[in-house]
Amino acid sequence: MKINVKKDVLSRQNREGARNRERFESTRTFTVNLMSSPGAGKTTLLEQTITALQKEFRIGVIEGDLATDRDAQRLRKLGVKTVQINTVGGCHLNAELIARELPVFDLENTNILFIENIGNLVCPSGYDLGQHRKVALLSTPEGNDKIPKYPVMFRRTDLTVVNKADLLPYVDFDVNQAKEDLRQINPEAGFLNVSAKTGAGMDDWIRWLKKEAEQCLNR
Ligand SMILES: Nc1nc2c(ncn2[C@@H]2O[C@H](COP(=O)(O)OP(=O)(O)O)[C@@H](O)[C@H]2O)c(=O)[nH]1
Ligand SMILES: [Mg+2]
Repeated sequence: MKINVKKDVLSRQNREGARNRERFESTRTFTVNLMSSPGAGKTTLLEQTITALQKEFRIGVIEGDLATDRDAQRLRKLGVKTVQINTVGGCHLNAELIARELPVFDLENTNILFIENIGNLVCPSGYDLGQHRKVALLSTPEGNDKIPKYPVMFRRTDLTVVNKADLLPYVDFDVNQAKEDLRQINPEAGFLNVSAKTGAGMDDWIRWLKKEAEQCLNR
């Protein structure tokens, strides 16, 4: 007899994801799953985002990494509740890992929870953490071909953010081509170009977050 283990594991993860989502809905906590290659700028974007939103919203962060708590240390400096998950080699977070950390947060008093996933464009795309929105970050030095080469990631996200706009004069990255590539595989998805370093485009990103949070929580 052939047993489809992969399907079973994924359906269990989907159940756990749905359970997390119910929890976030009941506490009115808008949750974002942020994914990218290593070094695209997830933690830097979060630092800038938290600085911009901190006065208005109570924010929590779950950091996922293979090893170390360096990213969590960076965010704790801003005074936000941050939990680090080390997957010890695991290439993605899953809903059970997230659920295990939720008691640490005072979710009733957390308006936005950011989850920084493990850095790669493959494994994280298949796992529902219970987030309201999935955001993929791509940086200009990574090259123009990443959206068509990793379609599963970009097809399943609500927004693609191209980061490191400040490096555009020095790298071969065609923003319009990237936008068109995304439109081909995911016409519903949003597309933004920012620099977490200089702050360019950050207003659009903050506006997107606020709008989506309102849409998700005021249904
Ligand atoms: N030039 C430039 N560098 C950036 C930008 N955002 C992040 N970086 C740099 O890219 C490197 C990786 O950033 P990090 O936020 O740790 O990426 P993560 O691995 O995706 O969390 C760091 O050296 C950052 O300073 C940006 O907008 N422009
Ligand atoms: Mg990081």
